[in-house]
Amino acid sequence: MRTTQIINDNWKFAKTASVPATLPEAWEAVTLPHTYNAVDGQDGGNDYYRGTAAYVRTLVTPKAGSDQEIYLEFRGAAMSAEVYLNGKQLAKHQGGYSTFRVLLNGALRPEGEENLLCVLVDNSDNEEVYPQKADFTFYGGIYRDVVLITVPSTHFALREDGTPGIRITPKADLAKHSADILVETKVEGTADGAKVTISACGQEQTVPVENGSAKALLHVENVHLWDGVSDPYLYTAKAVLMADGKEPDQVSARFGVRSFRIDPSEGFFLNGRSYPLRGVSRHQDRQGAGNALTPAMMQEDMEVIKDIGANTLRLAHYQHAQEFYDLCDENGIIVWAEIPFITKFMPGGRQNTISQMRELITQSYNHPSIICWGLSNEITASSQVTEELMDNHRELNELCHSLDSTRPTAMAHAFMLEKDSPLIPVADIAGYNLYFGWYLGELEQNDRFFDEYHKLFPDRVIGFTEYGADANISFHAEHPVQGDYSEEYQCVYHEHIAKMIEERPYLWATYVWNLFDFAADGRDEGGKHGQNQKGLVEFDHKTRKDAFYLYKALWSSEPFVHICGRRFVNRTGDKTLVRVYSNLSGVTLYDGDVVLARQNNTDCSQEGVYLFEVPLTGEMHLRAEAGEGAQAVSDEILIRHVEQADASYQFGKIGEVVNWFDKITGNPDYYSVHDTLGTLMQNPATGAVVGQIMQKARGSRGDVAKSTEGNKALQQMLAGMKFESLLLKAGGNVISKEMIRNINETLQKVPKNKDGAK
Ligand code: GCB
Repeated sequence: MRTTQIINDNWKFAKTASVPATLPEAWEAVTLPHTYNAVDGQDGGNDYYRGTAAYVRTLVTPKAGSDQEIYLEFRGAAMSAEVYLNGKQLAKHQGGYSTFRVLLNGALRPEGEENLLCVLVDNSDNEEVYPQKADFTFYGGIYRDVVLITVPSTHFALREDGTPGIRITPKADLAKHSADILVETKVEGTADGAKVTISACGQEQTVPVENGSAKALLHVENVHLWDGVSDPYLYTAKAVLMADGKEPDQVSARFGVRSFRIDPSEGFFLNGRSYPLRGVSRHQDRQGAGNALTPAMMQEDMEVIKDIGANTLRLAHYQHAQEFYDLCDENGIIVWAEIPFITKFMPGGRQNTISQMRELITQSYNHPSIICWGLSNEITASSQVTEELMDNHRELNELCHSLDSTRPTAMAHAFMLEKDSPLIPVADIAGYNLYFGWYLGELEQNDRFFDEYHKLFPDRVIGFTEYGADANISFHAEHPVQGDYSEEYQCVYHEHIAKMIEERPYLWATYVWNLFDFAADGRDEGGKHGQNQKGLVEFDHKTRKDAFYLYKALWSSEPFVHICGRRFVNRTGDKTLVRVYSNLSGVTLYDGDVVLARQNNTDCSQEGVYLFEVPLTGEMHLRAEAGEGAQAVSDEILIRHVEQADASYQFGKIGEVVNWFDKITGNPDYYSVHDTLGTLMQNPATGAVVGQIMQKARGSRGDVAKSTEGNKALQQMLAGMKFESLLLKAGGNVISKEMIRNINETLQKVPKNKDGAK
C-alpha cells in the first residue's frame, strides 16, 4: 500500500546557489511552507531578492521492500527547482505553481540511513520561465507542502505532470436526471494481468489494465448535480489496483456532475438555467506570509468570498494550491483557472507555457468548479501580436483541447488590443481587462467599449475579466475624483461598473480586480509601498473597504446593512453624503434617536445603494436600520463637522495614476513626459514633438486636443498638467503605452537649459 508523509519540518535554509556536502547546521532553521520574500517582496522599491536559495534537510531512507518506489512530491517550489540527493542532481522543474514528483530510488542510501536532500530554488529573472513581467511579487521558496511517498512498484501513475493517477469525466443528461461517469486510471510498473476495481455513486466495475491504463464507464440514475453555491454536491470515485493477488495501490478523487454552456448574448448557464457569473479575482498571498499560506489562511479567504456572496472566482495569474480548488468545489464557486503566460511574450518561454498548461490541466482536471483554461493574460500589454505569439497560443489552445474536451479555452485581453485582433478568436471565449475611470479615460468608456465589441461580434462570448480602482482606507474625499485613492472614489467607480454590468447580460462572467490587496513590490503609490490596493479587502485579508459591501448588497442573501465612511470621521461643509449599502428593501437613517430620512429600494437609482444627503452638524452618531423581525439589522458610524479639512485624508498628488509597467524614469537634465505641457511648449524642439502628437490625437479621437481649441482657461489648466497624464487621458485607442515610452525617449534627447527652462 501507498504511504505518504508530509516533510515540512527540519529544513535548513540559506540564500546560496551551492549544494552543501553535509547538513549546514549554522543555516537558518525553517519549516515549510516558506518564502524568502515575505518581507522584502512586500515593502516596495522592487528590490526584493530574486536569486537562488537552498533548502536542505536529512532524509532517512524509509523502510521499503525492494519492490517499492520512493518519491518526493513538491506541491509548489518557486520559480524553478533542482532536487539533489547526496550531492547528485535528480530533477529540475520549471514553474513555480504546480506539483512535481521526483523518483528517489537509485540515489537513496540503504534503509534506515541518512541522506542529504537539497533543493535549490530560483526566482531570478530569465527569458524562459513565466511569469517574468507582471504586477505582482514573484515570491521564491518552497511555499507548499513536500510529501514523501512510498508505493509498491506497480501503482497508479505518479510520474508524469504531477498526475493524481485518476481522471473523472462526468456527463450529465439533464432531461433524464442521469449521468455517465467515465473514470480513467493510469498504471505504472509491470502490470501483467492486473485489474482495477473502479467505484463511484454506488456503482462498481472491475476492468483489466491494458497498455498501462484501465477505465470504466459508470451510469448513474437520479444523479445529484453539483449546482453552484446553492448545492455543491460532490461524489467520490475510487480505484483499487489488483496485481499478483495483492492490492498494491489505491487512489480516489472527488468530482461533481454538472453541465454548463455559455451563450454570446445570454451569458452563462449552469445545469440548464441562467446563472450569471459575478465575482472577484484572487492572488495567493497575504501580508506577512507572502505566498506561504497555511490551510487556515485559505479557509479564511473562502469565508470572505462567501461573505461577499460571489459565485465565481478568477484564480489569477497562475495555478493555485489544490486545497484552494477543493474549497471552490466544496462551496460551489465557479473557477476560471489560468497559467502565468502574462504581459510580455518571451519566444524562449514557449516550452514553459506548454509544460505549465499540461500540469495545470492534469492536476486540476477533476475539479467541477473549474470551467475554463486561461491561455494568457494581457499578453499584448508589452508585446506585439506577432506570428510567433499567435502560434504559441494556437499550440496551447490545441493542447488544452487534446487534454480536455469538456472545457473551453479562454484569454483575458488588455484594453489596447484591437477588438478585431486575430488573437481573440484563437481561444473559445474571452474577457477584457478594462480600467477606464481609473488609469485613464472615463467610466462610461467601459460601457461603450463592451457595447461596441458586442455589436461588432454578436456571436462571440465576451466577459469582463478585470476592473478595479485602488483605495487606501486612510484616504477620504467629500468629492472623490479618479486617482485620489480614496475609499469613496472606489465606491463611485464600482457603483458605476456594477450598474453597467447589470445592464449587460451578455457579459458571461465579471471579476472585480481584486478581492484582496496584494503585493506588487514594483509599486509605490497611493500612500503605500509595494501593494496593489485595488482590493475590496485590505492586505490583512480581514478589513473590508466600503466597496466590499456594494457587492455584498448585490450578491449575498444574508440580510445586512452597511454605512460607508466609518473611517471618514472629520468632514467639512454644511451637508454630507452618506452612502448605505444593503440587500434589504428599505433603510432608515438616524442621528442618535432622531430619524434623518427613510428610503425604499424603489426610490434608489441603483439596486443596493441608498444615498442620503444630510445636514452636517457637530458630532453625529449615524445609525442605519433595515429589515424587520429576524431580518432586522443595523450599523453605526460616528462623523463630525470640522472647519478645516483633515489633511491626513488626502493623498498628496491626485491624478497621477501611474501603471506599474509605466514607471518612466529618465535623466532629469533632459526633458521627459514628466514635464508639464507648458514647459515642453516653451522649448522649440520639445514643442515640436508635442505639436506632432497633438496633431495625431486631433486626427483620430483626441478629446484633449480638440477640447482645448479656443478655450484659454482649459489651455492654461492643461499647460500645468504633466504631459504623461494628458497622454494617458487621451485614451489607449489613440496613444498606447509603448508610444508614451517612445515619446519619452525622444524628449530625453533634448537637454534642458541650465535654468531648467521652467
Ligand atoms: C492588469 C493585470 C493585473 C494587474 C492589474 C492592475 O490588467 O492583469 O495583473 O494587477 O491590471 O491593477 O493594474
